[in-house]
This record gives sequence, structure tokens and C-alpha cells, in this order.
Amino acid sequence: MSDKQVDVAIVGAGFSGLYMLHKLRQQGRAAIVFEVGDDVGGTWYWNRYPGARCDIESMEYSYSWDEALEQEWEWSERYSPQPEILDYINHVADRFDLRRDIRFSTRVESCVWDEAANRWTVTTDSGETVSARFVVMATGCLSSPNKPEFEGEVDFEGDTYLTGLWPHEGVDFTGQRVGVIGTGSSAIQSIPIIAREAASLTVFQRTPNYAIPAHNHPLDPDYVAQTKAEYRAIRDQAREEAAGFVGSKTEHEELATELPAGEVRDELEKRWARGGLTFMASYPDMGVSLKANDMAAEFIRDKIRDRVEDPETAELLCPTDYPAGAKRMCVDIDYYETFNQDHVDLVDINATPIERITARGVQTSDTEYAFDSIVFATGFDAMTGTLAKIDIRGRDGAQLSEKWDAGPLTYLGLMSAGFPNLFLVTGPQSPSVISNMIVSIEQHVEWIADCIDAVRDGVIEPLDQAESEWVDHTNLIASMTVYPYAKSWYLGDNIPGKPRIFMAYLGGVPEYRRMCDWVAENGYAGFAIDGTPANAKIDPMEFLEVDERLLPLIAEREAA
Ligand code: N01
Repeated sequence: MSDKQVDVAIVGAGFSGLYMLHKLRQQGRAAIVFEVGDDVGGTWYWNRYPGARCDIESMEYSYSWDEALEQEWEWSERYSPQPEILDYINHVADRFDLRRDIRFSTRVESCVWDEAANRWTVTTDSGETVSARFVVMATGCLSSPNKPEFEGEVDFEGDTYLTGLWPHEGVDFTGQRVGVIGTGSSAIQSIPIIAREAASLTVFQRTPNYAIPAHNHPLDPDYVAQTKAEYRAIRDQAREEAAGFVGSKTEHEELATELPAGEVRDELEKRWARGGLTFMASYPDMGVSLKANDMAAEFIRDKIRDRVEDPETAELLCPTDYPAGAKRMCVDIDYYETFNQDHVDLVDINATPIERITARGVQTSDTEYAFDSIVFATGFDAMTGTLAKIDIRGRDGAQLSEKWDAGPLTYLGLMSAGFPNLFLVTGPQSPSVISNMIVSIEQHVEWIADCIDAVRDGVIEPLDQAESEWVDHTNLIASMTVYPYAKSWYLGDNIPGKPRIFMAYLGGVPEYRRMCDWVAENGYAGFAIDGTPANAKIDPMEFLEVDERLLPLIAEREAA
């Protein structure tokens, strides 16, 4: 017998879990949240590295479901720093009295479907068990830090840090010799700040990234007042744009490949001056044609060459072997300029690989670098890593991580066949990491809450066929883009042995929302409720407007 019975068990107390709890409470459901951390915040609780901040603009990177909350909260900068986002999440938890249903410092070890009772048994690391009709995995997409093993690590006599598990008390690097391994978003944000304190900073780079300047600034009170006055329309607009934030919809009708190069450059210049992630949403072929993409890539490389004084370092910092945006685009504040400082060095570990960590520091094939501290900015086991750590067993004792051995299998990124009444918030094969996470989280939470309301005491699960068709559709859409031309965590490339499959849905946030709504409106098409399959079946292509002009560009790209 379980210690406690609830309607819904939620795993994770970040943006997803908190809204899920609030939403379920509004429906009068008994819910409990389990959270490993000792407080709320998810990503923003763990990622406290220097310089951590959001790269979706603050006014859009916030909940939209409570107008009073929206009006009362004051964001101070264009891109919020991590402490401010964490304050906001804490404010939400207090304002809506959420903590009383959250079990902190508690790791869920297993979720086992009880076939006879049609309920999940959730077991935590304290040995407590909870019986829940539904489970919602609000575990985040980037919540399992990736810490590659380096030989000799135990010998290192200095301190080591992982960006995704940063000490709460902060780290003072003043006067230290610091090594940073990795050059993704976390490194690009932290390197300029660490360089301000450190006596010397050495950055070990395996793959250079494309970064667009943030042009961060304090928010002008008039802009804030105007945004708040128009918040409903702005939220609606964000939901209707490709990646769930304003400016992510392709602005121009014309194809870059059909325009004079000078005109494309002028447009990119305008976007560079604006800063941030809207840079790539210029022309419809940027994400599809390698030729169009290379115009943006070369533009960014030229900017890097302008910003970095030493030509050799500049070339090393220029990505050349994958399309712009195919790895997650970074947004920087003085990243490239940091390498103009005499005490900052860049080491290309393709030319001189890291052989081992030594007592003094890092040994590459030609040099031993001595450090007081080493920072691993080595990313995450994205999308599936955290789910794989929980022993999730569905029908007939089948384990989710075994089912996903060759890559995640979901229907709409919301559920996986054979795992009834278990929902994923921003799961694999949904827009998730390709979008403004808050917009996608809200969409999923609201869909899941409505679904639970419809199913009530019953059981819902996806049909095998609907799932495999959705996975095929997701793969097809990804294959139309340039994303597979880079080695990235989107495809699991950063984790040795992880199957290569594109893990997010690229058909667009508004189109995806319409599909999910259609599915619900049509008796949960593609699902079975209490063993009865819905009559309707979705054809996702009917929801997408395929630009016919892009098809020959894709064919040309594939042929090359
Ligand atoms: O992780 P990453 P991240 N030896 O995977 C390198 C979100 N985020 O934490 O590219 C040497 O991007 C690896 O090299 P390579 C955002 O979605 C958002 O920086 O695999 N190097 C890479 O350089 C982002 O994309 C925000 O060749 C190794 C780096 O480590 C995602 O989180 C801020 C290595 C890892 O980069 C992940 O970003 C921060 C090895 N064995 C993060 N293994 C904002 O909102 C890995 N690397 C702003």
C-alpha cells in the first residue's frame, strides 16, 4: 500500500512543474510535486554559473497565465540574469502558495504502472511511495549535466566546477589560473565574467560556435509600460511566431538565394544591430539551403574577424564546418572581445587534444597547462537524459529507457505508447528546445490539464501507429532543414553511444499547437481512452504550409 494517494504526481519544480501544480489545483485535483533541489527553479536553480542569463527577452520569458503577476513583476534588463529569473520563480511559488505541495530534496527513483489499479506507483529516494492516477514528467530538457570523463581527474589538486551544477555560494576566481573546457552557450556566457576575475584564463575549444551579440541593456521604463499595456497582443503574437517569440517568424518573402548578396548583407547587418536570436529569421531559405545559410555564416565569421584582434585566434573562433543555427545559436556579451585580453588564451583541442588531467592542470598533446580551477562547460544529456535516470515501467513492466534505446518515441512529444497516463512536458519530438520554452511549457501544461480533465478516472495512451507516424513526421521535417548537418546535442551527438535522432519538432510552434488542439477536439485522435481508440487520425502535413520554392533547394542540397 502506498504512503499517499494523489490524482497527479509531478516530477520537477521548474517552470513546468510549478504551472502544472497550479493548473491542477485550479481544477480541484490533488497533486504532489517531487523536486531533487532544495527549492524551486529547475534550470535556473542549478545553472548559477557567472553570466548565466536567458537569451529570450525578459518580457517574453515569463508566464502569461496571470495578468496581475504579469503586471506586477519588474524585469530590469533586456535579457534577465539568472538570479532575477530565480527570484521571479520564487515569487510565483510564494504568490500562488505552491510550496506546500512540493516535496523538496526528493528524487523520484521509479514510476511503475500498476495494471490492476490503473495507477502509477511513484517511489522516491527516501523510500516513500505515492500512488497517482497520472504522472507528469516536468523534468526539463537540459537538466542532466554532461560531465565527460577525463583520465587523471582525481589527481587534480585544484578545484573543479560544472556549469550546470554551480555552487550556490558562488566562486571567487580572483587571481586564479582558470581553465574552461567547452565553448557552448554556458561557456560563452561565463568566459567574459570569469576573465574579469582570473589572473589567467585558458579556453579549450573543440567546436567553435556562432554567437550573435545580445546588445543587453537595462529596460527603459517607457518600453516596459508599453509592453505591459499591450501584453495580451504580444503574447498572442509570440504564440503565432515560428519559435514562440516575437521576431522568430521569417520576415521576408523573398529567398536569400534569389537576392543580390549586398541586399542580404544589409538585412543581416540590421539584424546584427538588433542582436539576439531573431538573427536567423530573415529569409525562408536560411534554415534549408546551405547556400543561403552560408551567407549568414560568412557574415558572422566576418564579424568575429572584426571583433578578435589576433587573426589566428579569430580564425579558430570561426565555425566553418557546419551551418549557422544548426547547433544552438549562442547570444553573447563581449565573448569574442574577451580573447583580445592578454591573459586569455584559446587552445584548439582538435590540433592538440586533451590527453589527461594532471595534478597541476590539463595535459594536451603538446603542453601541460597549470590551473587553480577547471570549469567544465560541457553541456547536458539533453531531452532524454533525466528520464533515463528514473526507472519508468509501463505496461508489462516495459522500461521507457529500453523502449527508447534507439531514440525517443513519442506521440506529439506528450506521451509514449505503453506508458498510460504518463505525460511529458516539452518532451522529445515537441518544439521544446527550438522555441521559447515558457510558451511551449504553457501550451503543454494546459493541454495536459485539459486531457486529465477529459479522462478523469480513465486511462489514456497513444496508439503505436500514431506514435510511429509522429516520429517519422518529426524526422522528415528535420531532414528538410540544415540541422542534421551539425553535430549537436539536438541529435544526441554530444553523448558517446547516444542514438542520432533529431529530438525536437521543427514544424513550428503555432502549427504544432493547432495539431495538439485538433487532436483533443477530435476525441484525442491517435490515442486510446480506456482501451477504445479514437476514430480520427491526424495528418500533420495538413497543418503545415510547405513553401514549394524550398523543395528544389532541399533536393539540390541533398544531391550535393
Ligand atoms: O552545452 P553545449 P551548454 N571534450 O552542449 C564541449 C541551453 N542554454 O551548457 O561542440 C571537450 O552547448 C562541446 O564541444 P562540441 C542552450 O539551449 C541556454 O553550453 O560537442 N569538449 C561544447 O563546446 C544550450 O545550447 C542558455 O564539440 C567537450 C561544450 O562542451 C544548451 O543549454 C545558456 C567535451 C558544451 O556545449 C547547452 O549549452 C546556457 C569533451 N569531452 C545554456 N564534451 C541561455 O538561455 C563536450 N564538450 C542563454
